[in-house]
Amino acid sequence: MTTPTDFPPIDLRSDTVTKPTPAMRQAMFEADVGDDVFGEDPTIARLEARAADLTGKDAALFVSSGTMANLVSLLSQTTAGDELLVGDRAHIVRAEAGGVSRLGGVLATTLPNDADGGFDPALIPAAVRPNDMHQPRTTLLALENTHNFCGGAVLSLQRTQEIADTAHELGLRVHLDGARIFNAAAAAGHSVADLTTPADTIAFCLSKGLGAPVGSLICGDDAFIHQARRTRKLVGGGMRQAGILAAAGLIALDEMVNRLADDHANARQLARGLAELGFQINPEHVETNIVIVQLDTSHDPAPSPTLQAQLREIGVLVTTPDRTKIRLVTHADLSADDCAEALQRMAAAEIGPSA
Ligand code: TLP
Repeated sequence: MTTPTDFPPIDLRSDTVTKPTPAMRQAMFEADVGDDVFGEDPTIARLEARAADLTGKDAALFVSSGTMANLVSLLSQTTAGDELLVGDRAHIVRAEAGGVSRLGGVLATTLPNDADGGFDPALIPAAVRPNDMHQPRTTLLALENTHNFCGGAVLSLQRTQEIADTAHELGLRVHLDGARIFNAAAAAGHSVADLTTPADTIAFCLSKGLGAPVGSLICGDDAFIHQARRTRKLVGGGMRQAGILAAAGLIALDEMVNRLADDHANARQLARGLAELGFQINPEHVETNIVIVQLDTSHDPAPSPTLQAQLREIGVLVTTPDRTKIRLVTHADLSADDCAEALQRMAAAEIGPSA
């Protein structure tokens, strides 16, 4: 009888679990730092300039997390009582503690997400409120690319452009939650700047597929970044000698982008193996590093906690986006062999869709 301690766990819970590489640790050790609230941290300044350049925007701001990046971005271009249009499966509405409403006083109205993480641009005009004192002001629309809860789906440049154009014609600003925009760019064969051009503001993460320990960036025009710096202070996110973190972020941008395609190939391999084990998953639909499996609910309306526990027993760690799905995420600390091993453990333990 094997126990979980007989073999090291294969951690497919998220790409956030990656540990900093030796090059990141060395760069952190050597980082030139200063007090960034006084604008005196040269390493943060370098990272912000690099992020602005990569996204084709005027300027950028370093923040502690993807959640803070979205929050600061949304609060910086709304006032209390405004309305945000956002997909119903967006991370902003599902996994950020309702921050935009609680802290920003902004009403988030959802539009149904399509499988690619976008939504039908034709829905936008009817969703924008008329200029009427009874109604909130619809001022902002948010997109997400890749789309986490749509299984790492890539929103194409064309769809991004169509949705953003429609929003702009109606006077809305457009924010892009690009936590995994480098995955989207790798999968779509576009530059990050191509994918971010249609949006006014973008947030992206260094601490997911790119493997840095901490940190996200917000990018946009100079006026927005000026306001975002103030909002970051408001929510307690002004950091001092955080160049020590930015140093790892610069290594992430230099050394971790080109390997993202490996994570995508590993996710596809995992999906193929899961399909062979009988799970309902089409490997062709896996575009990046996230695999979401919809489980059979005919015998149990909420099967995912049980399956998650069974997988934990064999040292395969996954998350449950809801009670009917499991999620597996590939990343820099997992090889193709690790993914194959996870599948072998499942086969050996006879874990399948109705296990
Ligand atoms: N997502 C996390 C969990 O919160 C689900 C994960 O493990 O995938 N936008 C998107 C699209 C995200 O996926 C995440 C993190 C964030 C924003 C927030 O980033 P952090 O965790 O740095 O606050």
